[in-house]
Formats: sequence, C-alpha cells, structure tokens
Amino acid sequence: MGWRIRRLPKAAVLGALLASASFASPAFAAGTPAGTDITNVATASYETPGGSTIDVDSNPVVIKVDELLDVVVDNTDPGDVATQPGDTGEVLTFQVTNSGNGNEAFTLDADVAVTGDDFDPTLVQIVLDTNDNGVYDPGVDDVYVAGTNDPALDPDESITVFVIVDTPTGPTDGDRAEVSLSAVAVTGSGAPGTSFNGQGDGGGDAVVGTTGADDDDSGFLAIQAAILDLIKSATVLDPFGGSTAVPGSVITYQIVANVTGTGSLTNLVVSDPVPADTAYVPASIVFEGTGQTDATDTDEGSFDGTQISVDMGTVTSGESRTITFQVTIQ
Ligand SMILES: [Ca+2]
Ligand SMILES: [Ca+2]
Ligand SMILES: [Ca+2]
Ligand SMILES: [Ca+2]
Repeated sequence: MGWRIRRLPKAAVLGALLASASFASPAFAAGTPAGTDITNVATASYETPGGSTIDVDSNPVVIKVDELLDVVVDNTDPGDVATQPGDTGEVLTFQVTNSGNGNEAFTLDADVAVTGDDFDPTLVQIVLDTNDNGVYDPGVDDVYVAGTNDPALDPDESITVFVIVDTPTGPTDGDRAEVSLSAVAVTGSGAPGTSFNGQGDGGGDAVVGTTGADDDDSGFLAIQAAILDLIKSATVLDPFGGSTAVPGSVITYQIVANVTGTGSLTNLVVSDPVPADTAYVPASIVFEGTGQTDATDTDEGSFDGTQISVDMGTVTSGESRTITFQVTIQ
C-alpha cells in the first residue's frame, strides 16, 4: 500500500486505519456515483519525551469509483393486454431503469416473434414516454430509433417505453402472444465483471454489473373475443285459450341474446321488425322482466312504428339478456 507512517507504536497505526475505514452511506441504490474519488489519509499523533505532541499523516490514497453498467426492464401492464383479431395499435408498457451508478444510454429492441405462445403480433414501433406521464400519447411521445435517441438515464432513473403492435386476424379467443422488450447498455455488456478501460463516467473504467448490462421482460396480448348468439322463439295464444294461429291470436316472441367467449360486447342493440299481417301490441316490450315504454326515452326499449328495438348496453361474456314482445295476427 505504500504507507509512510513513521515512529508509531503498532496499536496507534491500527486505530488510525480503522477510524478512516468507514465511508459515507451511498445516496443511490446503485451505490457511489461513478467518477467519485475516495480519498483516504491515515493520521497519528504521539507525545515526545519533552511533553509536546507530534502529528503524522500518511500519504493520501485516492481510489476512483468505476462505472457499473446495469439495467432492469419491467413490463408494467397490470395483466394481459386484451385484443381482438385484426385490432391495430395495441400498447404494451415497460419501464427501463438504469440500475448502474453512472449516466448511461440504452439500446432498446422489441421481440414480437417469441415462440412457445399462440401467435405473433406485428411490431409497429417502440415509443419513448417523452412527456413522462406514463401514457402513450401518439404524435407527442417520440418514436424510438435505435442509435438516434437511445434513452440516456442517470443512476436510478427510469423511463417508460411503449411497444406498439398490431394483432393478426388468425388467432382465436383465449390465444396469447408474448412481446419482449430488451435494453442493453451502449457502452458495453456481457459477463458481470467485464471491464471497458477508461470508458466509465468521470474517467474510471466501465464495468459490467450483475445484470450483464442487458435485461429484458415480457408482456402479453390475449385475444378476448366475445361471441353473440341470438335465439328467437314464439308462443301463440288464440282467442279460445288454445295455441292455434288464427286471426286474433297473439304471438309472443322471445329473443335471448347469449354472449360467450371472453370480454364483452358494447352498445349491443337488438331489433326485430314486426312481421307482415300482424299488428304490434302497444307497450308489449319486456326487457329482463321489466316492461318498456314504446317511446325512445330513458328505458332500453322502443317501437318506432315498424320494429321494436332494445339497447342492451354492455354485455359481458357469460351473460344473457331476454326480450319479449307481442303482435296480433290480423
Ligand atoms: Ca456511462
Ligand atoms: Ca409469438
Ligand atoms: Ca406520454
Ligand atoms: Ca322506451
């Protein structure tokens, strides 16, 4: 070590070394910032036979902190991103964090052809959350171009990254697709401990950390295709209490809307024209057991003079809705 400590009892030297061995607590998760000089001087003092005190310093030892290259990628979607066959512009969200101790830029790459899943989406683009609001803002957030706007992050700094994909028409309900985003330190990556001489921030070396300066994580698309079945039936009540279809008989039509698959159908509207040779029975629409007015108003049902209509709103898979209405045979 080259200590120049003279005329000191052994215990005094040890005490001085211990006193200087504690460093300030690091402010960053990644540790002391790259380029920081750690300077250490040992001191000692002793009394002369004449009673005066003599102080002795060691030479300073300066150690420059090298740059650790580390990165962490996390998919931050709360679950599978719901999509439907042929849908475009689906958004998967990731967070890229510089877990090293220097400023570092990262090369991003998205893999949409991961195998072992059910289908491959098409990559549209990778987008950086330039306005840092966590939301994909088309035309506002910058489109990422490798080598041009590789995000440069300070230690512990994160950036949100969006991977925009299109869903092909082939997959069916329940199919999933994996989408992976990787980030690699521009200075270098590889086995932990790999050193790039003199390329660290602040003049030290750049050293690959435990992450290999290369990380990736995956998000998933899942096809949620709701399927609608409309089942119609009719019962007849004749003027004699029987079920013959004669003039004057009342036909009660029942329409059941069954939604299966996954996801939901929105703005589901069921209409049925009143058949020729029949007359609509006023105010006969019943939706889910509740009588409806014929007017277009606050309830779900209406009759416009030629057809009945019921606006069911959003119906989730696994649910069904029932309509009945009546006509009289002329
Ligand atoms: Ca750097
Ligand atoms: Ca795939
Ligand atoms: Ca944004
Ligand atoms: Ca109504």
